[in-house]
Amino acid sequence: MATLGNCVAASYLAANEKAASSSLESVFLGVPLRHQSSHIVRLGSKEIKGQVRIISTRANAVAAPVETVKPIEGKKTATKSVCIVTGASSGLGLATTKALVDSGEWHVVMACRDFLKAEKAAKSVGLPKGSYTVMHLDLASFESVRQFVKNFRSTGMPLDVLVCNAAVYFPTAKEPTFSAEGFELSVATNHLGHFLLARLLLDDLEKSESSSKRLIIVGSITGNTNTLAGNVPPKANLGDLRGLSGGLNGVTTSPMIDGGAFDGAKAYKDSKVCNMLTMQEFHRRYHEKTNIIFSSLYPGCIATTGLFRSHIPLFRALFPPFQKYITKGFVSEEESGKRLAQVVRDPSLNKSGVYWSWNNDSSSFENVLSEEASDPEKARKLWEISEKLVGLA
Ligand code: LMG
Ligand code: NDP
Ligand code: PMR
Repeated sequence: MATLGNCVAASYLAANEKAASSSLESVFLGVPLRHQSSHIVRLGSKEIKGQVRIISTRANAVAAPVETVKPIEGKKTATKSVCIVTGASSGLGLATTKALVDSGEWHVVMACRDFLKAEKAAKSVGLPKGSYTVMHLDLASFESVRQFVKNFRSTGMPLDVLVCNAAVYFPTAKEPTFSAEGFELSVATNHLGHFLLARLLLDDLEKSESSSKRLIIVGSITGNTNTLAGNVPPKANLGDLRGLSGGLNGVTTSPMIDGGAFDGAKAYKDSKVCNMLTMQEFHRRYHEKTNIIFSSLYPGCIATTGLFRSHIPLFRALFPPFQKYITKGFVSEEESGKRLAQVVRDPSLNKSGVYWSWNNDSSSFENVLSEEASDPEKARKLWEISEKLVGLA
């Protein structure tokens, strides 16, 4: 029954190289490791063999995992912090994973919709075995988000930081496409899927023993109309959220949050406004109560990533030099990954409710959001409508 799309393969490797290479009965963060002589990921009836030793679990998006891994009390041998990064299979997410793993202090759960792509990406940047775990997550399906949370919990790993990074952008689409539950796909993926994920994992974050537990939602300059970039048409505008209230289904209601005609570029920018409003609403509702640090950021213009994959070839060719030499807003994937990794782990970026940005010399600063992206009334309304749409209220 399980297919490539809904297969969940959770892998655990030894927390440090020594354990990975010598012990056959090691424990990672309280999770017993069953080492196999080869890497076997079950995809339906297929088995793919590789070189990495992992524990394989199989589940589809609706059923519980066939095999789960239970933590052993009192056998905690590793001290690495754990960070989930959504969309870690390319661009900013992959570069952040690399920066965190390179620090030697972090184990990254790469929450990705394409398991094999994520494994290949991890290898392509040289992540050592045992430093990461790939787990299936399709943000465009609430069922998959819920299954991911179950699978993550079944590993017994603690959660110290959650990074909501994944996104899609459809600048040339003439017609909307829809998520599993029938919501316009960019807002569904970038905002609603992350909203549900973050709400469900809040308990797990709260339980973390870290004194610096964080929830980060990636925002962008293009959602902020107080900047030049945010004034390039079409501009973000959530209006009175009438389309969102109606369910963004394109049938009984508009697929756009403000109720207007479909525009893929605007839908993306609107979704980024939602991301930045959601971070602030989390801060208002939960910071004092939970001590979790809530942050958003604009990492710089990473003009080479997969985000622009569906843009016209001319745009893809001209956009990087335009950003590099004209706007000077360009950053490399590597640099952007270091910036997001700072928001994950830098002790000085520990203020909650902040939208971080960087100067050209790469020093961070607390940026000012546009009027709409900092409107508390809109944030509250967005929160309430979103929790109904994802089935939490
Ligand atoms: C939309 O077009 C499409 O309609 C939509 O379908 C989607 O594809 C979307 O984002 C993707 O693009 C948008 C774009 C199309 O239109 C424009 O850019 C029109 C130009 C309007 C310029 C507006 C400037 C805003 C100024 C507002 C000022 C307000 C002040 C605010 C105050 C703030 C104070 C802090 O355009 C394009 O697709 C063009 C392609 C651009 C790609 C870049 C490559 C260009 C390289 C060539 C160099 C050109 C030099 C331009 C330099 C401009 C410098 C100012
Ligand atoms: P990429 O396209 O390189 O990365 C996006 C990631 O999201 C990919 O790993 C992709 O998976 C994943 N993803 C997409 N849909 C889903 C889904 N349904 N479920 C799970 N994962 C999914 O883009 P970037 O690295 O540029 O974007 C990362 C973040 O940075 C986004 O939030 C974006 O808004 C933000 N950002 C980017 C800027 C830029 O200039 N590039 C500027 C400002 C902000 P897959 O690999 O399978 O496609
Ligand atoms: Mg934009 C300081 C100027 C600046 C910066 C930092 C960005 C970032 N852009 C700037 C200016 C301009 N851009 C200008 C003057 C133009 C008109 C020529 C322009 C155009 C433009 C387009 C067509 N820019 C774009 C697009 C896209 O399709 C990208 C987009 O809007 O994706 C939603 C984009 C971006 N410009 C940026 C950044 C960071 C993006 C991409 C992604 C994002 O916000 O996540």
